Amino acid sequence: MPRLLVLNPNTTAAMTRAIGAAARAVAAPGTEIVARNPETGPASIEGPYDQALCLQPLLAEIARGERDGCAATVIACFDDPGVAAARCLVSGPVIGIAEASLRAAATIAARFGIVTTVQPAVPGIEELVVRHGAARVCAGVRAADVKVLALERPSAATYRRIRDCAERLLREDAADAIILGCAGMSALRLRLARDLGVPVIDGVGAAVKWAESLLALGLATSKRGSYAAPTHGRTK
Ligand code: 5HY
Repeated sequence: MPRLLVLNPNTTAAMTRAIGAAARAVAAPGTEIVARNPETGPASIEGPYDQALCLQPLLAEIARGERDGCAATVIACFDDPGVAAARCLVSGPVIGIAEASLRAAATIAARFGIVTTVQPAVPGIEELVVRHGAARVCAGVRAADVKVLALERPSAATYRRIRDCAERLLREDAADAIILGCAGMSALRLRLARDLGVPVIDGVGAAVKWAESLLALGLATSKRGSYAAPTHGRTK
């Protein structure tokens, strides 16, 4: 059975443990989840600078993961940093949790909303929505004004901010489902779905199931064209 690398691009080990738990909660029996984070880089990713800062350590970890026998990689950060570059670097499928969430949401809802952490993260997520052809079905992207690291042990106030933000997407933007716009929110999915009464999508889970499906279909990244292996600047 396959070994999946689930990579948290920030350096916060507690968050990596929570992401690993969310991945194992949905993985098929026999799928081995390898949850890792780079030793260097930003402690949390909350905008364009952090996204750039995490890239080189992220790519080095993905190359290491494939050397360690991981058949596919999940990039567990809702900004999907480095997905295209990683698809050049390794041959196994590479899936970003934002892309996986968007595809799942567009399948189960006519309109969906995305709740993320802080305002600086919003424009990048809006770009991802457009890039993946989901602008027509995305009711909106809203920030709950909670720091990424506040999700390690979310307080009642933090939970309320996320729930209230989701309710605004349902009430004011006419969303029919909610996407959790941060890997650190995975553990809140069931409670939010119960409180909101609509489907709530966690990208870590969606990406793990998608990776398993691609591997079960015998599919890997095409090495013809854009995702061809790099001929220079390989990470050591
Ligand atoms: C994430 N940051 O999923 C993103 C969410 C965000 O460290 N993990 C992070 O706010 O951009």
